[in-house]
Amino acid sequence: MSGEGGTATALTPVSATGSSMERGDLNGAQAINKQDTSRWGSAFTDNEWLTLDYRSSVNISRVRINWENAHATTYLLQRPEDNTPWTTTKTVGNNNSLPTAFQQPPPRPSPSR
Ligand SMILES: [Ca+2]
Repeated sequence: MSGEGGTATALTPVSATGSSMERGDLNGAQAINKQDTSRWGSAFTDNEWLTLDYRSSVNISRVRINWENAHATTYLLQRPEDNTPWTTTKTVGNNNSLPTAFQQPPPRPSPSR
């Protein structure tokens, strides 16, 4: 999540949690520590996930993922809505690109309750 165009502000998640770890040193926090020499590595199974926690509502206009060679080819980008299941904002299939970047429309404002 970087601003290659020079106008975007890179958002820094407060924490990152993975659904599993390949090894103890490949935990979710390694994905957001701004060091390209470390990474999150899941178990070698499908349906693994990485959750990024910003501790507050943020507008995300662009997503960039720097994949390791053993990357996912099919995956979803999802975001939470207040008190509802997560919503899929992007479905990717046949990915062979390292890195992968997306332009994301701003998320809808939360409905008033
Ligand atoms: Ca890293």
